[in-house]
Amino acid sequence: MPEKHYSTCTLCEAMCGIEVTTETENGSNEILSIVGDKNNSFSQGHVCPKAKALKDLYDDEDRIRQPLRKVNGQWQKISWDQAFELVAANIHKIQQQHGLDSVGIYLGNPNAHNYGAILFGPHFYRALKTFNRFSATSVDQLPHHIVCRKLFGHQNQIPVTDIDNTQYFMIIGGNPLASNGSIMTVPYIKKRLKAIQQKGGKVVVIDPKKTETADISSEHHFISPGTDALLLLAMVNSLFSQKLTSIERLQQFASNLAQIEQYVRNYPPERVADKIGIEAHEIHRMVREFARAESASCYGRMGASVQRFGTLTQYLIMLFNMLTDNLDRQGGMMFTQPAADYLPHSGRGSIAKGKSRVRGLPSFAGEYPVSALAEEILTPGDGQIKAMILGAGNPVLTTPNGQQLDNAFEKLDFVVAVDFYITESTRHADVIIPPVTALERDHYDIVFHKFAVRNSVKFSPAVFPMGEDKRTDWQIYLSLAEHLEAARGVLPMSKGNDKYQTLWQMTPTGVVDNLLKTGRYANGEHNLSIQTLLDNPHGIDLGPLQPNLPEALFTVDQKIDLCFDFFMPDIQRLEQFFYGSVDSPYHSLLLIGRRHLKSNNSWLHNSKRMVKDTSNCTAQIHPDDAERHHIENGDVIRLSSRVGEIVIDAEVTNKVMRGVVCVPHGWGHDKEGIQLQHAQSVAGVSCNDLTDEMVLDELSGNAVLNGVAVSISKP
Ligand SMILES: Nc1nc2c(c(=O)[nH]1)N[C@H]1C(S)=C(S)[C@@H](COP(=O)(O)OP(=O)(O)OC[C@H]3O[C@@H](n4cnc5c(=O)[nH]c(N)nc54)[C@H](O)[C@@H]3O)O[C@H]1N2
Ligand SMILES: Nc1nc2c(c(=O)[nH]1)N[C@H]1C(S)=C(S)[C@@H](COP(=O)(O)OP(=O)(O)OC[C@H]3O[C@@H](n4cnc5c(=O)[nH]c(N)nc54)[C@H](O)[C@@H]3O)O[C@H]1N2
Ligand code: SF4
Ligand SMILES: [Mo]
Repeated sequence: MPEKHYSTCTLCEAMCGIEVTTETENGSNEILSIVGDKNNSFSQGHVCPKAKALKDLYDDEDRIRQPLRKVNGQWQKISWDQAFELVAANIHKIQQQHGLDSVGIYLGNPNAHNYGAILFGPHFYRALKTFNRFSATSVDQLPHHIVCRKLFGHQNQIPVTDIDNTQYFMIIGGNPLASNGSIMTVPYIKKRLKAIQQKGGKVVVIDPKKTETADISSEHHFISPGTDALLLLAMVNSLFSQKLTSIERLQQFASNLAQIEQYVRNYPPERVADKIGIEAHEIHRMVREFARAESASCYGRMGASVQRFGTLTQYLIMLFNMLTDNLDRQGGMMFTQPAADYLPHSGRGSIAKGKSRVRGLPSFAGEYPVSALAEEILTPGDGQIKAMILGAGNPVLTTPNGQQLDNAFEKLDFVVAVDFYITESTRHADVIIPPVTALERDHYDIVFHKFAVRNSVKFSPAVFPMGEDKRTDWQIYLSLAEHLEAARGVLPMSKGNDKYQTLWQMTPTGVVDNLLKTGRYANGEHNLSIQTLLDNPHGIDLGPLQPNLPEALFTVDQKIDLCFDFFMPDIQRLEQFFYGSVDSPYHSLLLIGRRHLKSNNSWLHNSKRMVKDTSNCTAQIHPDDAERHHIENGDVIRLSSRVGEIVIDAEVTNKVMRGVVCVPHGWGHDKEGIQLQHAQSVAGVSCNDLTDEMVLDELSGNAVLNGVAVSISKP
């Protein structure tokens, strides 16, 4: 008998509710269909084509289902206990020999969609006692965390666009029609962007590419990659010169708002227009329309963050919203009030507490920028990384100068991967410990409920019961922690241990239950707990976003701290870069990235349903640039940078700005020893063989993956 389950898609940030129909026969489980859950209180039936990939993941024969150990280059199946013991013994040995920091860890993006890993992973990371921690954060949203840590006192107190109420939505460097939104959990984005326009509002897109989002917007402006901070300086300058600021309300939280004027004096639109590629009168007009709109929100994402002045850009975006009275107001940028609020119980984010050993890069929230990972492995000396743990990440394809990292991984004494695929990164592992896929575990969006455009709550019990011979990420991490401490002799395993016994009994679901029962919707109408959520399988709507100042502030004095001393000096670096006497390095083109609706960073390429061929892995260039370099559509071209080169098909299109080349990331599945049959047959190339680990957004240490100088030639 087919059975229906109401679950949540975990592949991107949109939190779409799904209806999964399954059948179990002779003990074997089958997914018959995955469709949008029309009754889901948050997503109301919306799904994108990727939802069906959850079935492909579940069925995938290449997926690993039991721990593996590499012996003389061959994979052997081992038991769970053997895997945990082997890992613990090796880590302990290496740390005894070379010190605690000789073990490094890299955590990838899917962890954010996995509350078990978020809540229980740290028990293992802490047990490792290493300072060499890295994650995908520093190729992504690190600038957002730093800006919000400084301004609002907590790295995750990041306001989101109140999209259903805004009259003017400016999107800088985001393409939600492909990505389905980021740091803005918003299913059905297309419908919502159209709704803004239908009620007389505007959607304005600033992007070096005329994207799918730009195609349905009211207005699109090409911008030269990496110049967004200049644009924002000019926008803030224009606000003051046109006397359009409106600071009375927010001044009670940030009394020095008016002082911003002095920092932007040098950047009238007339001065920067040529550099950014948007005319001065257009900037003035946009600023006027934004400031005069009933409500407005300026939102910047990947394209604005993961570039040379990403942190300054995100900071100025926040100031622009504040100066136009659009923070914490309906239709502006607002703070979501989640039902299970982990913020008060998690680190606020310490800035630059440590410096990386080789290059002295600042840490943030206990992590170093991943751009420093390869050099920490390759540079001899005290604290050199000798062993790595890779948890749900594929940094060989996703971080700058991936080829160098690939070579570095080869030199390690020991590698552990918590992953269910043998990828470009995990092929270096000595032991692979595979968790179950998303549908086999309970799910609660501990991260993304916090960034949702409506307050809502949903719990998704596992679709399939997890067999005795399976483990989730949290069980793997807790076992690893326990075994490591036992190997060190801290905890004799045989006697059992209170700390771990409590944690095993607690479970991540128990943690969420506690958060719900002590949270802001615990009592009254909603009376939230895991049980209430089990009784409401389509989720519960908790209403539109509400003003939340000053409660939203984690600063000691409950004021917004504009931290001019931290951010504003970066304007000097910008001035030097754009107007200094030293020429910026010669380039013929600037590389930017792109996302495709049916792809997900470096994975899902093993699904035949998602990926048919390599037609999405092309280098898009403008017809004028193509002509200049004698390139025709479909020609094979070579792109080179300081760190490497790729050979790729050219796609000539006037959708990209002149001077820009646009290549997606996450491809390049032609390395030896991976086990992803279909992905291997549609390999593509990795644009991160071009991105440069030495070029950083210096304020944060975030990688620069957009606006990378590359030259073009015929191979
Ligand atoms: N040039 C360029 N590079 C980029 C970007 C770009 O725009 N341009 N984007 C960057 C961004 S925003 C990000 S977030 C990073 C992502 O970079 P990473 O996080 O390093 O890479 P992913 O492709 O997300 O890695 C996913 C891995 O996790 C495994 N996995 C999936 N689900 C689970 C799970 O539930 N548990 C476990 N243990 N493993 C799982 C998959 O098998 C896969 O091996 O890429 C970055 N790289
Ligand atoms: N289908 C799909 N969905 C995804 C993902 C995926 O890989 N595939 N990844 C998920 C992840 S991990 C993340 S972080 C989010 C990211 O979500 P988004 O931030 O929406 O990411 P992108 O779609 O890459 O959009 C970035 C845009 O920035 C533009 N851009 C590049 N350089 C610049 C610049 O210098 N200035 C400006 N103004 N714009 C620039 C690019 O042309 C692109 O249109 O997507 C998530 N959703
Ligand atoms: S938009 Fe697509 S990938 Fe994202 S949660 Fe919804 S169905 Fe999943
Ligand atoms: Mo990301």
